[in-house]
Amino acid sequence: MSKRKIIIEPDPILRKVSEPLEKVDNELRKLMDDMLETMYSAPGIGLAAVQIGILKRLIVIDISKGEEKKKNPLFLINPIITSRSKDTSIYEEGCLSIPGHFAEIERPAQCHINFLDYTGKQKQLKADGLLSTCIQHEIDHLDGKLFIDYLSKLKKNMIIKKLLKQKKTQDKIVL
Ligand code: GNR
Ligand code: NI
Repeated sequence: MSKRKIIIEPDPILRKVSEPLEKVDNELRKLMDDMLETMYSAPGIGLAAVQIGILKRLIVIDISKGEEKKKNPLFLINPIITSRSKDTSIYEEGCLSIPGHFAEIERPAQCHINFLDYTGKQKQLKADGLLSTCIQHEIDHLDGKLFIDYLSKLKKNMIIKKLLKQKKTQDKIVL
């Protein structure tokens, strides 16, 4: 397994729509293992492939506040939301592609999804709580959407401006 570099906003890659996968093979499983390692080391509770620059509809999630033994990774390939609840919940969200910024976001409290698992088997999942929020956050990534898109233009622009400034000083350090 190897750790990959996470792409930070603003970057046009994060705005692209990811493509469905055609088959689940060992090469894909290797990529999912890399995503999991990258997510754990960040650390984060979810990661979409686009965040490491791969435009495929692929997500890893682990909301178990993980001591080694209790790890509970979830691999979602070509996930589709089949229903969303009318009732909503609010969580403070963060994103590994938007480091250092957090905001309360309102989303459907429950969702049902269809997806292929690590072995390529078709599965269904009913999610609520943090898992439901995380799944929706990750599927947004697959459609080129970020949590800051739900904020006012003013708040969103402030965050993007700060991230851009950090990128520029980071570039100077590298030079
Ligand atoms: O690590 C993460 N935490 C988080 C908290 C609340 C709602 C969503 C998330 S996902 C985020 C990791 C990430 O950026 N996934 O795309
Ligand atoms: Ni994210």
